[in-house]
Amino acid sequence: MTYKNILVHQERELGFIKLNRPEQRNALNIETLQEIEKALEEIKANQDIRVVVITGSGEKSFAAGADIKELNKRTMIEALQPNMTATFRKIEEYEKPTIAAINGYALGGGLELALTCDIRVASLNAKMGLPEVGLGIIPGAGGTQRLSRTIGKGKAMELILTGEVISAEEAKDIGLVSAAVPQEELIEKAKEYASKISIKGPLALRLAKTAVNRGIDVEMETALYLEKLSQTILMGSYDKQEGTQAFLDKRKPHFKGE
Ligand code: CO8
Repeated sequence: MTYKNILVHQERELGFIKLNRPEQRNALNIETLQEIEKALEEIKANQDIRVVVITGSGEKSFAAGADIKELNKRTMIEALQPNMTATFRKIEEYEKPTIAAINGYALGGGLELALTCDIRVASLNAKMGLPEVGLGIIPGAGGTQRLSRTIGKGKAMELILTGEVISAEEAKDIGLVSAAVPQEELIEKAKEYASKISIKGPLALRLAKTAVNRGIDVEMETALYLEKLSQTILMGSYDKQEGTQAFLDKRKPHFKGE
């Protein structure tokens, strides 16, 4: 499939979605969000792809947020319609693990997009922040919730209220990204994480994501039960039998995701 605002390609077990509006600093307009959703569907159907990397084209920007030209025209009623929030939820709930490779500015909706990914790595020139209050709106595509769940309420509140933009190194210090590396090593770093993940049991990865993402929003008793049910499903899976048997046979497992 060809797209106008993104580039999609596959490298062995890795699927890449690259935001490709560099002249607009990869700002996320509605069309781009729709294309991301289509690409996710395309990649879901491809059994060979085990991990998805989302990144931006060029060396300046991952995504400079929602398209402010569109926001400027958006009405109250339009804001009620399924929008960026819905697309981002699909990424967060995606059945394959996702990695954001933040190659430059990740501002507003751009950072909110990165926050929906399971792992974030950044280039040293990257700058991250939620500057929405400066535009008279809030980080309304999950930012108020996902940033506080990722780095804790205190620091999230500081970044949201001041709109301060931080460096990749500071983002690493506060646990917003897992690694900060020179731009030319960024994709390699993302691939490093992906290659560790892609040899693991796909069904286990999927249920681990669900247990973490759903468990964090409910009280401990329910969260632990959700974890237990996930494990119960896995106990009946081919992958569990294969994974444990491979260990006992001293060989590599061949998982099927079932
Ligand atoms: N939207 C639209 N166009 C943009 C955006 C954007 N977010 N960011 C940059 N552009 C455009 C500029 O307008 C400019 O266009 P033109 O060449 O036609 O004048 C072009 O990209 C290049 O921009 P700059 O000249 O400013 O490039 P710099 O490299 O000097 O600066 C920055 C890059 C720092 C990224 C700067 O462009 C900037 O500050 N951009 C805006 C960042 C921002 O405020 N983002 C938050 C947007 S609001 C948001 O994301 C809300 C999300 C939640 C909404 C939920 C709705 C459902």
